[in-house]
Amino acid sequence: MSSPFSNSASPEDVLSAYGWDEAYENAFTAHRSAGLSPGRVARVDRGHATVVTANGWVRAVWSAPAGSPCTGDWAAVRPGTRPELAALLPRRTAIVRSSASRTSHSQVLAANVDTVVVAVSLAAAAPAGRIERMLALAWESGAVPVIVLTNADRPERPVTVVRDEVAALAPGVDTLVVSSVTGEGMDVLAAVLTGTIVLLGPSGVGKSSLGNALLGTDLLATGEVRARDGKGRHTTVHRELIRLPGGGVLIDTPGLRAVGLHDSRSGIQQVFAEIEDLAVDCRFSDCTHVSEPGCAVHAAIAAGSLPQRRLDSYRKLLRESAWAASREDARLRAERDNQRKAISRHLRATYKFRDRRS
Ligand SMILES: Nc1nc2c(ncn2[C@@H]2O[C@H](COP(=O)(O)OP(=O)(O)O)[C@@H](O)[C@H]2O)c(=O)[nH]1
Ligand SMILES: [Mg+2]
Ligand SMILES: [Zn+2]
Repeated sequence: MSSPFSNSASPEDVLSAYGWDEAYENAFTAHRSAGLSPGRVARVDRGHATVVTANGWVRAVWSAPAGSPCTGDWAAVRPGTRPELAALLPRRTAIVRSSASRTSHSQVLAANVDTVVVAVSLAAAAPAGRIERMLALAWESGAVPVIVLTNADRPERPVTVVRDEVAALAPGVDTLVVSSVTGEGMDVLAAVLTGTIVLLGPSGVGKSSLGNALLGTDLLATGEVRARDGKGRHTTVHRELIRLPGGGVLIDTPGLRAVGLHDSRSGIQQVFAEIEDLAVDCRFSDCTHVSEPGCAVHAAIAAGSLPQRRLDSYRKLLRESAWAASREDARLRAERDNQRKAISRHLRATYKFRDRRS
């Protein structure tokens, strides 16, 4: 495959530009001894993965024992005419959503992400619940979220008002204001973004424009074309994993638009940190903040310091998360049952055979 690397870069430089570091190298020791080399997965198609290695891009196959690779994974690649992913390194972080299909599998959208940009457009109304949901997903992944308010050059309402509203949804999260058109705020954003970055947000909020502003080129297709057919106008092969000129790697996968929460309890607790703090003072340690006496959360609502909407959203997301978790449990139970049935079928057949012989 083509080599996107400049001639001057050493193979080690190439890997570190894609996020390889000493800790990964240490985790890789046994694989090195086995003659495997590290590579980072850019995209996964049916049956093969596109992987960047120190020697360039390769298409690799894998079999079930190696696990299910996803964009951002570091893998041990067995070189050869038909390269193979022999193993995946343990993921530092993983963005997981509940699968869009009716099956109860969760789906890893991206691995080893350091910063999740939660993109919110100032040009249109952004429902608070959607922002809270994206934040929960980001926190749950283990990465650090940053809220980026886009379209600062054409705000629907005063920027400072929206910024304060959004900041109130996100305790402990930086909120930046940018415009991909005027360049406002882009230098601050570029300085804040480190490591591997994903852009999260619904279609049309300006994720690709933001990516292009960070890249300094129009690599990513923006606007209606992309939204309609899911493809870019530009046929860039590896836009799932893009090196940024200022350092860092941008992951741009189509799946990161609408997100159903998978089991995300701790992520939700981080988004609603102020409710968790209040709950410490509820009379009952297992208070559900519905109608219990001595509920500190309700006291805060009555006092006007906590919006009712915020509590409703918190409980809604917790319900969704618990539902996803129970579906996942049910699936695992069903798998175990099937296994047991298969085993007892096997045993029955064995005993029948034995009984017949005796
Ligand atoms: N005026 C203005 N338009 C923007 C900005 N960011 C994105 N757009 C426009 O908004 C539309 C959607 O942007 P795009 O980057 O494709 O959004 P995506 O679907 O989230 O990737 C495009 O027509 C962009 O040109 C911005 O900061 N200012
Ligand atoms: Mg886009
Ligand atoms: Zn309570």
